[in-house]
Amino acid sequence: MRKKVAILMGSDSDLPIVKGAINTLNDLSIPVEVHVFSAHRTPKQACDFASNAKADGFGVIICAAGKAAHLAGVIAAHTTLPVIGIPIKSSTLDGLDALLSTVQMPKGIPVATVAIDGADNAAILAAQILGVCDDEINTELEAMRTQMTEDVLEKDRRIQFEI
Ligand code: RP5
Repeated sequence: MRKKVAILMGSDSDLPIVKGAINTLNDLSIPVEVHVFSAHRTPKQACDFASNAKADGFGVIICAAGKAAHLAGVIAAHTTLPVIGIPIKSSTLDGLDALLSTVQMPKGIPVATVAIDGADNAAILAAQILGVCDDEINTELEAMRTQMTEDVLEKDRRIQFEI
């Protein structure tokens, strides 16, 4: 059975960005479960989820959080599943606070951190991880790349007429 991807976010205010990851995973027919769990406001629920995630059929966990964004790091501390962090631009510091809080993990507990608000790439990276053992996902990813190339080449053709 296909492994699920968990998407956790520190607040429902992160949902507008997180939707990008949900949509991309839906497009790839990868089962997704979405939760609001905070490293600070619901630490027990977040840790319990991470501790049980492998047994519950998840293959990757994506964590989105802003400000002092400790969610991805705390989740990574409670599981050996790969954890992908999305730093959310939610504060007066333009997301740099969340980026540094997410990316600067100590040796031994990695978090694969994407760009600030980089939800689509988080989903694609999660799919690539699952695609290592799932040829169908890999085929979908290759089709996505081919489409991307065609889109850019079409833009190049169009710009030849416009300029
Ligand atoms: C973080 O604080 C959340 O991930 C969110 O990005 C930010 C603001 O949360 P709210 O005050 O909107 O709930 O923990």
